[in-house]
Amino acid sequence: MAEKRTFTMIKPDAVNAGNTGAITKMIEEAGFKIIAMKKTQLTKQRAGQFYEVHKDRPFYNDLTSYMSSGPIIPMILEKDDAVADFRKLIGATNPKEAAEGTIRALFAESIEANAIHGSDSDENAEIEGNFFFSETEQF
Ligand code: 3AN
Repeated sequence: MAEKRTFTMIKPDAVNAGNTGAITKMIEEAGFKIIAMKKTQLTKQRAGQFYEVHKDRPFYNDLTSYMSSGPIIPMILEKDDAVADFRKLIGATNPKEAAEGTIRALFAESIEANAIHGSDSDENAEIEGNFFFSETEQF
């Protein structure tokens, strides 16, 4: 089952810009089923936990400040090859390098405020989904 699911969150820049509906529509039109979804906001400390793998990177402090600066929309998604197909749908981390038509090419403001997150492996998808959703909703 895990290989059919991925985790995403729409980031504060896209939520604040009013792009939640447009992004969710693209996700559904690409064939992903929304298994769980909510609107929430991270504290700086919880953003730090979520991005713990990046704690030694120079952008960690700015990233966790940014990710706790406004509301986010976390979701668990289902589709065959969910992780890989979703990474294709969102495009490269830096929107300047994101392929035409991808979510980041259309909606991201910068490499930090890049509209949306997508898990990079089945293992991380499960960890990240369980970070936001309770037992009855999760993987
Ligand atoms: P992705 O989200 O494409 O998997 P990661 O996991 O390498 O990218 O980075 C996590 C997040 O950290 C990115 N979504 C982005 O917001 C931020 N980030 C990554 N690289 C940089 C950078 N060089 N400068 C600022 N922020 C960055």
